[in-house]
Order: sequence, then structure tokens, then C-alpha cells
Amino acid sequence: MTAADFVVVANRLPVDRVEGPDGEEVWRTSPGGLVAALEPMMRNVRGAWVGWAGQADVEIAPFEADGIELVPVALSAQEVAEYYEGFANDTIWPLYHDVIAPPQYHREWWEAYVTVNRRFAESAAAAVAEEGTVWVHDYQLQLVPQMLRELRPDVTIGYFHHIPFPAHGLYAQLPWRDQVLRGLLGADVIGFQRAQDATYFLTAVRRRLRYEVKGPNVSVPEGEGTRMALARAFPISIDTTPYLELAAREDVRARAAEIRASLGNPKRILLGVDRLDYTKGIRHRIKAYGELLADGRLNVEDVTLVQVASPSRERVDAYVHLRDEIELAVSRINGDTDTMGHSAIRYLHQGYPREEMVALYLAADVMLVTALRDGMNLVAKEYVATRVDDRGVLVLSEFTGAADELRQAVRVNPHDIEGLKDAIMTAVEMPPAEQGRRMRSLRRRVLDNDVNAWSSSFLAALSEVRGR
Ligand code: GDG
Repeated sequence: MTAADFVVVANRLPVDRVEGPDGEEVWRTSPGGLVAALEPMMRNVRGAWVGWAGQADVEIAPFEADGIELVPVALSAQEVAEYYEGFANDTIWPLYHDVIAPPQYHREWWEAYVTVNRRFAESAAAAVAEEGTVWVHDYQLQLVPQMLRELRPDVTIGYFHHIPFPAHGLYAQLPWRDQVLRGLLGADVIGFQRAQDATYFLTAVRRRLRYEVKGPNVSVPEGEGTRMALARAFPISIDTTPYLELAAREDVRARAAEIRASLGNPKRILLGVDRLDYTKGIRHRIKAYGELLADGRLNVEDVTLVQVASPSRERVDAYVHLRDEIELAVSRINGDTDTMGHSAIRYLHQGYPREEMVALYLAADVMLVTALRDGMNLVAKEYVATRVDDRGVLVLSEFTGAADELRQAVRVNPHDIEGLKDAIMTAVEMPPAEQGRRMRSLRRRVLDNDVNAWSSSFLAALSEVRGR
């Protein structure tokens, strides 16, 4: 393995192990936005990606896929349970999403988090060339920047946080709050989704560590002196190209028409697309919609809500309960309101290929994004990107990062069920001219600020900070 000039470190490698044509196991690149954003650059320089391959208890040697060196980090089944499902997804995830679900604090989970973060840092340290750059991603790896800096002070380190950072009053609950702040401050640039997240982080740094903070700059003590770290917002976006291409494809457009027909050609199709997660406000959305049907403001013959809830974190208790709650609510509403020909909610606990997702976006008159807290919410941006005819309405929670940018959406506070009902009615009844005016502005925003703009601005800030 040759040393890489640019190394991405993320919990997961951008590949999945799947069955090949002859029944053998092969690697398939997973089509995430992050890979799409970084791929061109990783081909131009010597690039490597450090991450877990998604299977416990297997040691896999580094290998190359599509011109990128992939460096698997091995995790035992117990580490998956304690570091990933435990500390990352049952401590940090609920705490950072404003304790929508109660965070669990367990010392052995924290210990596993430290151990696994060190393993990722060591792996990155071994992969990166002299004076190279390492870009660490997300809340599973908050200690990696500092651990890596100790191992390799010559390296430029960036960190991007994909989820919210909580207000200090909540953050202060974390028993290891100071260690996590120090871990993050090992980076030269710490990127957040929203200006508010960066502000909360800087407040925590000032109040807990008492480091000097001026605007977005932190003076981090190092040796005898200090080093500057920059913390600010870099709102992530999508790779718009595949969405535009799919939205223009005849077969995808035909599939959208077929979806409408198979739902009985209702006057309005409402759509929700989420990982089945308690942060996404799926219950609130279903409650509001169910009440609109019960109140007679919507008629089941005229509307259908399609809810794709892709399976997620099925071994974490909070997710098991959530699934039960949602499925009970859906079947109650359907049981109370369906007719032989029309269903109120078409609920799909399944994952779909991207072609089908785009066909759904094209079929939907109204997109419902009602997250209670969400770092960005890429689904909102994907919907907008595919609406090539400038029709359709986005209902968007103000608690998403996307709400900072997508100002022409119908904004909602999902906790306010009456307000949410009114917002759904506004969307369902919006005249075409008004839809067009809003959608044109939303589309300009998303097409001008795509994922390439995001990664370029982050990397530009990184080289600037390192150069000063
Ligand atoms: C985290 C933060 C932040 C979903 N179901 C299927 C499917 N998806 C795709 C969507 C979208 C992605 O998954 C979900 O991204 P989101 O941004 O909506 O949400 P999280 O998964 O929670 O992501 C979030 C993001 O990181 C990036 O920084 O925006 O706030 O929580 O792309 O389309 N894709 C396919 N089939 C499915 O069934 N193909």
C-alpha cells in the first residue's frame, strides 16, 4: 500500500459486500453523496478511505475499488454493540438530537468508543503520506482528530459533523463532554451543518475548556504555544447530476405515472421518505394527516400518503419501539378510513433503488419533511432537484439544517400538530403558479450549492487554516 495524500475516515467504507453473478461475494460501491463528492478528487490525488466494512469479526486486507484504496478497520461483534449501536447510536445520537429519545450513558460503551476511535486514528496515521490531508467524518469518530494529531502532527486534519450539535445545557449531560471537545479540537477545521451548531460547539469550548474563542476561531493550547482551529458551518448538499439525469429519463417518468395509477390516480399524492428514525417526525406527520382525514378536511378518495420508512438500526431498542408505534398508527388510520379502492397511507418498510426513489419524488405533489431535529436532510434537496417541471410543494420542518437554505418551502414546527395540519392543507391546495414561483427559487438554491461546492469550500478553508 502506498501512502495516500488524501485520506477520508468514516465509520463505513463506501462499499457493500454483495453476492456476485456466480454466487461469490464481491464489493459494490454504495452510491452515497459523500463518495460522489470526494471520488473525483480521490482519483486525482493518491486517495484512501479508512472505514468499517459493515461485518463484525472479519479482518480484511486493504484493497482497491474504482481507483480508491480502501482500508478496512475490523470491529468485533462486541465493539459493534458497544461502540456503534451503543455509544454512537444510543448515547451521542439521541443526545445530539435534543434528547428526543433518552440517551443511555454506559461507561463500558465509552471505553469501547475510545478503543475503536484509537484504532481508526492508527489506521489513518498509517495510511497518510507525509504532510498529507485527512478528512474525518461524523459523530462515531469525534476522538479521531486529536488521536491522529498526536500520532501525526505533520498532517492537516479536517472534521465534518453530519448531525446537529446540541445547546450547552444538553451537551453538559455527557459524562465525557470535555474529552469529546478536546477530541474534535484536534482538527484544523471543524465543520457543522448550521451556523447554530457551530455556535453551540464554540460556546461549549469556551465554557467547558475555557479556551480563547474569537469569532469562529479557537486557540487550542499545544506544547508551549497555541494552534488555531476554525469551527463554522459548511451546509452539505447532494450530487445533483444523477437526480437530474434520472428525472429526465423516459422510463423513470413512466414509472412515476405507473405509481400514480397503481394508487388509483388520487388528486394529490403526499410523500415521506426517511430512515425509520425517531428524529424524523414520522409519527407527528401521520398523526396530523390522520386528523385531517378524520376532520373531513381531506378525503381518502382524493389523497394518498406514501411513507417509505427504510429499515434502520433494528437492534437498538428505541428503534424497535418506534417501529411498533408507527405501524400501529398507520394501520389504525387505514382501518378507520380506507375504502375498497383507496388507501389513506401506503406504508413501505423497505429500501429502494435510486431509480424508484426518483420515480416516487416525481409522482409526489407534496413532500413532507417533518423532522424534529435533523442535521441537514438530504431528502428535501433530492425532491427539489428532481422537480424539473417546477411543480410540487415541499413542507419542511424548521428544525432541519435544510430550513436555513430552503426558504421558499412551507415551513412547519412539527410539534404543533394544528400548524402542521394547516401546512399540509396549504401544500395540498397551493395553486400551480405559486408552486412554480417557490419551486424555481428552491431549485436554484440546490443546483447552485451542490455537494461539489460543499466539499470545495470545506477543503479551501482547510488549506487556508493550515497555511496561516
Ligand atoms: C445524516 C443526517 C444529513 C433513504 N431511504 C432510501 C434511500 N435513502 C437516502 C435518501 C438520502 C439519504 O438516504 C438520507 O439522508 P438524510 O440527510 O435525509 O438523513 P440521514 O440518513 O439521517 O443522514 C442528516 C446527512 O447525514 C448528510 O450529512 O443530512 O441530517 O442525519 O439520500 O435518499 N436511498 C435509497 N433507497 C431508500 O430506500 N436508494
